[in-house]
Amino acid sequence: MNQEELRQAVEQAVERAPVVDIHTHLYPPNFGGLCLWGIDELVTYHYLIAELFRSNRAISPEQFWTRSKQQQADTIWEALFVGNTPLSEAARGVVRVMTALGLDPHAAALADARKFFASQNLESHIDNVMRIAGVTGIVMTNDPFNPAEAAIWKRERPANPRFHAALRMDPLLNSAESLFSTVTEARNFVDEWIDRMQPLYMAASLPAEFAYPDETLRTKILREVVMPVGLKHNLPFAMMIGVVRQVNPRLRDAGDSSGRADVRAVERIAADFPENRFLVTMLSRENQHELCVVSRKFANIMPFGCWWFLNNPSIVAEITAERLEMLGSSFIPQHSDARILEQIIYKWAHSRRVIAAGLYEQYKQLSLDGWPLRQEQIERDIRRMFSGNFEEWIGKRLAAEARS
Ligand code: FIX
Ligand code: ZN
Repeated sequence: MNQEELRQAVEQAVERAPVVDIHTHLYPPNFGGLCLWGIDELVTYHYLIAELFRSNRAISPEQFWTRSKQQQADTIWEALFVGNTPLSEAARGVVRVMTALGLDPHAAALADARKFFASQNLESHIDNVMRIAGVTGIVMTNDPFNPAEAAIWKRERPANPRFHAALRMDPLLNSAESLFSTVTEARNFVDEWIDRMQPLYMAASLPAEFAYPDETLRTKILREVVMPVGLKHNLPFAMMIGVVRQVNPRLRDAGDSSGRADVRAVERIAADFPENRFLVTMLSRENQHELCVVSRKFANIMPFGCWWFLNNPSIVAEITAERLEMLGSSFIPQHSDARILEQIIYKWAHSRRVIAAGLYEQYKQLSLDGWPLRQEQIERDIRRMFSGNFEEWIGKRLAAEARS
């Protein structure tokens, strides 16, 4: 293939690649109010709430929270999509979703969009959105410490088979005081929720100051609960490191920030538990190259995604390039972190474009070095990154079929 043929082959193969979205905050319709979808949820995404206050200084967070969901959406629409150009990644994402669904992103108001979503049958809408996004599996964030979600799980399981569970355990790992009186009690709790949820992995977000080992309860819980339970149930543990929670509580979900973490903690836990498998994503741009180096030292670490404040094309490009250069295809390039169903349309469209460009560049250099690519090699590499590496980590196929 010449360079133009190679570029097209890569773009088409990435575009067609079925995706297992390994970390989202999406839920199936039978999870009730946890299942967020539609224009008012899209426009009041917490990323856009944070951006609102930079463009409309007449409204305070306290005033914003007194408004209804529709009023909040109208306020954001006016500030970020009418009174200003939707330049940010989160704003551009709404534009992409509306265009993909045949809606007018230039509309002065949201009435027509609301009519469209009100006319949708949610189950078929989910199928349509997943088809457009090329997503064949959605891994949720399932929190047994959330009483509303725990009550649902005690009553039923996800009714849609393409939604998969992940057992999220932030309070277990981040509470200053122990939530359980004994290690056995803590292990029994985790065992009970693993039996109930049948998760693909266990997960926790960890603060920027995460250290391992140290004298805190977290090290004890990791050593005596999470690691042994992971071996017992053959479950990977996802560490999402570098969050600084609630730097501005007035913004609620939009009030979290990012901090540089110490990769020595990742190194030491991977070294201490060589039989455990880890999924690792870090929130600080400054930690990305270090995470590639640590992943080279410990094959039981699978770096994944360009998380949260990193999920912008300019940074996805940088992270993907250094991962390809240091890890080949042995990493998971992206997850969406979608909180609202239709976001998978833009988060995956934007990421596919950037990841394809990075992969093409690597292939081009490889061809120039004397290793010309064949179509089946391109497709093999892409399938490995977009679903194969995760399926290997969890020990099961999620039956991701290529898009036509
Ligand atoms: O901890 C997490 O799973 C984060 O992804 C969320 O807390 C965060 O609000 C988010 O949705 C980022 O995209
Ligand atoms: Zn998340």
